[in-house]
Amino acid sequence: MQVTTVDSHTTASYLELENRFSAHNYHPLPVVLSRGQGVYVWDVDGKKYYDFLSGYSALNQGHCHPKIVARLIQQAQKLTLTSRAFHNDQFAEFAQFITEYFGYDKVLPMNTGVEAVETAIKLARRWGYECKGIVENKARIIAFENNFHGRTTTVISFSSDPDSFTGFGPFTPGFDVIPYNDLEALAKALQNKDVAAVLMEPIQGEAGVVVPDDGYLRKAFEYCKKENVLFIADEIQTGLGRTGKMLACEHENVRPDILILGKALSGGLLPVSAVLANDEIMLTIKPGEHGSTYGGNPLASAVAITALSVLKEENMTDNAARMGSYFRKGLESIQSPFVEKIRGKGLLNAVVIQQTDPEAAWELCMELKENGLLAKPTHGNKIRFAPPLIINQAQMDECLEIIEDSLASLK
Ligand code: IF1
Repeated sequence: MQVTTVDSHTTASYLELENRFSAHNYHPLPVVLSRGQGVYVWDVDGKKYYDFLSGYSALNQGHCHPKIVARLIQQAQKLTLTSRAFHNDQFAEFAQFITEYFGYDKVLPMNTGVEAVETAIKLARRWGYECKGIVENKARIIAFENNFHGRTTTVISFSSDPDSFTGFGPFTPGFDVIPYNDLEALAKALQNKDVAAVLMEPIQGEAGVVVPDDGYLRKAFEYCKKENVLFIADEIQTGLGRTGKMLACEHENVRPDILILGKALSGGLLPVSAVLANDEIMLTIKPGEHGSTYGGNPLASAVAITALSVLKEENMTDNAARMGSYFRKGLESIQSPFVEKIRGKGLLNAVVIQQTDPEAAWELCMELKENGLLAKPTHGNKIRFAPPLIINQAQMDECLEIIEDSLASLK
């Protein structure tokens, strides 16, 4: 078999290799990165950028955080995987650490975010049958229009985005999709006694950072409690300091019955996700009824403890709150005619670009790239701006300048 090596380490040669040998399931910005450190990444030509996507919020702690990398290397030379057929010391410590960190009885460890979402769905259904007395196979779960919870067949079954579900049927039944940020619709949907749970993003990330009205989260939670329905918060993107609180639910004093975490749980070093719940819910799954080869592996456990620790030690959540409002004020003061709306919380923000030219958002991202800042449009005309939570004011000032200059160059 002919082994093709990269004949020249240029952006074009890497793009050619990827185009030829990888599935075309993404449309990335034409930049090839080879190094990351803190808020910065470098491409193969040595050009330096601010990373304003942060791996879709998996890099809250910044690229290659030295303490997390050091812990990974140390554990990688000791024990990386036992499977759950045997115990390992790191998972036991991680289980205690994360449950005390977030205040839940137990954790069920998985790897990717969507696996944790699937786990939460299975837990909610099992609780519905065993604790709420819903008739077997009749449990309903309420989800919301414009949600994004991952790309497995069950999870896209309740997506409202044709790009996510078209041509992938048949779909998993048992989900009711209602409008987000609409308490009347929720109250109506909760009248069905077969509803086991509500699955919600506290802020809808992929939908373009849609922040619900103040009080919506709290009221939705109260409605669920009144109807004996579990409130599941998908904090895979909004959690771990991103919105200026450790969890976005904290903005409204909501403590979810089931908490789903992922992405920055490992500081962007390897896939680690987790589902947290109290015993009444968690113990409905018995030995041998759910799991995963890598779930709770010692390497992920050690990395996750360190990733969670540095979040607190380095006050990243407070910095996200401060730098987030500084960023939104800075954007407002640019007064660009192309900016229709600015929205977000903490360092999860998005700008809605004037709809006139459908390519405007992409062109702006290409201009930003030329000027040293990486961001990507979401759903056409929205651009998500989400740098690592360690960004400081001087760096933010430079980024605001780059954004202002790039907006000015739009025709
Ligand atoms: C892609 C989006 C963001 C998530 C929430 C679960 C998951 C995600 C709230 C699943 C993952 C990623 C997936 C990635 C791009 C990115 C994304 F654009 F897809 F929607 F961030 F907004 N819940 N989001 O945001 O976690 O299985 O991926 O670990 O699929 O393109 P995962």
